[in-house]
Amino acid sequence: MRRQEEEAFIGLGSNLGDRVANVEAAFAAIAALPGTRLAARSSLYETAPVAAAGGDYVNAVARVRTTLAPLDLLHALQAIEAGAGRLRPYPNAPRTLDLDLLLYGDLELDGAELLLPHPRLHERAFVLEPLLEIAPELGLRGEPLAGLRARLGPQRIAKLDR
Ligand code: PH2
Ligand code: MG
Ligand code: MG
Repeated sequence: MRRQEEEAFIGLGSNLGDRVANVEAAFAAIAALPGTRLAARSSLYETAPVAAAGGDYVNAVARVRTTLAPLDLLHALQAIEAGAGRLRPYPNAPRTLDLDLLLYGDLELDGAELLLPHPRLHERAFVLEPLLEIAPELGLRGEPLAGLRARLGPQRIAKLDR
């Protein structure tokens, strides 16, 4: 059965290798997923690692419309990560590419593989800032994103001008 198109948001991150090229290639790979259109993409941001080892990240957010079911979308994102040479030697290790499913419509999910909305979305400037850029109308459990962003402590983040 063909599903209805749903709106989803994906966080992109890289802090290993050619970070900008990794994120750009990931946008293209996301746009090429079956049943999926890239509706908007944020700017690229350079961000200090949060609770993670390694150098600064390049982060961004994609807004898609997709007929893929949530777990199918997750698995497709994991395949893109693997294709970018992603290794997982230890938790939060530096990575060529990290793709996190942040939101899938209004879905709230508490599964073994997938939690929605992403459980740490509200505490990460490297997610909230690009998300606010392309979806300022969004709220999370009744709270506007801008309010969540304003409550965060300092986290270094700068838009890359390219
Ligand atoms: N991802 C993490 C942990 N810390 N910090 C930044 N700045 N950007 C990330 O994408 C990131 C992080 C776990 O996935
Ligand atoms: Mg992540
Ligand atoms: Mg991840």
